[in-house]
Amino acid sequence: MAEQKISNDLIASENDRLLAAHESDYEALGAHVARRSIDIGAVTKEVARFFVAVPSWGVGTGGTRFARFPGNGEPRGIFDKLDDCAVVQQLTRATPTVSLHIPWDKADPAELKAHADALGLGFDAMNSNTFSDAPGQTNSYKYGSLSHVDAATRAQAVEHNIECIEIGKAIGSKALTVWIGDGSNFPGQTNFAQSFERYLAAMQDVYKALPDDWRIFSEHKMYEPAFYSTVVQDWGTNYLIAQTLGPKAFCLVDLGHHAPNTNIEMIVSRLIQFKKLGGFHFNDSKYGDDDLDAGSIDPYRLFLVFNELVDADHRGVTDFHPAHMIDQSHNVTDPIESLISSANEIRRAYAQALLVDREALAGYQDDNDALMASDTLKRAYRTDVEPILAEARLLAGGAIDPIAAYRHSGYRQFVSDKRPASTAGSGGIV
Ligand SMILES: [Mn+2]
Repeated sequence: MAEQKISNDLIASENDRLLAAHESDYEALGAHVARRSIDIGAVTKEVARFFVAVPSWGVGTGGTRFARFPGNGEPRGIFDKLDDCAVVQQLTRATPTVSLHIPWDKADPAELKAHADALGLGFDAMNSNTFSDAPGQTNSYKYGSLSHVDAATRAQAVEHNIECIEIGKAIGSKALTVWIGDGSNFPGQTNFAQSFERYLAAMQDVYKALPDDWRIFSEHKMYEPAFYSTVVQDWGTNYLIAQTLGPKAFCLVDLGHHAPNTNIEMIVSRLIQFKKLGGFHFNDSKYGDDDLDAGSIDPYRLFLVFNELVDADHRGVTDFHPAHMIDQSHNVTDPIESLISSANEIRRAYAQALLVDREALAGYQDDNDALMASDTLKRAYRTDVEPILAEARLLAGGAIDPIAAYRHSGYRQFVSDKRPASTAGSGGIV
């Protein structure tokens, strides 16, 4: 039995208060979707099996280039972060794993594993950091890491990634995500071809250290911290990387790492078709890599991404198991509340995508009936699936209304009393 950060009695009494209304809503929605020949129980079961990893860095307050305004009870280190992640999981039952960032979360692997085990948590993909300098590090990443002009700096970055794999092996992770800040701020500053050649060679060295049952995810991003060019700028370059490295290499799609208005769901479709979709960093954005909460700005786009994932399942695409991770910076909210809300929004998009009448959609596509094809998607998207999400949480021991339960639990006050006020801390934007 996992250690409970929120009392089960509190969750039970919260659920008791809401149960009658929930059951009534669930029954009504069940009748509604039954008229579309959909079994609500089957959809609920699928949703309950869908999980998304919480980023360790997401439970601390994030920041911008201008400032960071810490909240109360900020986690002091990785063990506090795991405690906060356990709260998100306990209430949502959608986030059983945590994605670590090294060196921010560096600790004795045996202690990491023991602490996570006690909380009933596991570990998702490891994340390396060669976009900032760790204290005492020999070579600086100011001018790049895996693509740096200096061989010793590249070797140091390769070593760091291999260390992440070693830590991950000890705690049960099965993947490494590599995002680099390498790039340039001026035309002419770097040679595009040579820097990409150096990057590929360095990544091949990391790839060689990858265990057989691991995957490596490369993550593209069109700008920032380099503002003229980045070495891994878009999904095309990312695909070339995955193809060059080999069968254990896949592309990671961070929803915020594209030009505004990019058709991300189409990129997802392409990567699925050519077997190179590794997974996601879910978040939302308005202008750039805003790292806003999933589904907070453009929930329809999130739905369209999930529509591609469900379509792939429906078509029986083989060897298809993308990793789902959240990557957000919570600047003005309680990070635990943002993560609870985001996990629910991600499941919401999945549930809506499960409601799409795929036979009807295929028929409209064959008939070139654009209006009805669009309406078929909209019909699923317009369905209020909240009762399905609540039922999935309830059946797994979570809360019908997880934000309300969290607020009533007093957890933030409890940890604020124990954890000293934070004045600074690592950034939350990657
Ligand atoms: Mn990311």
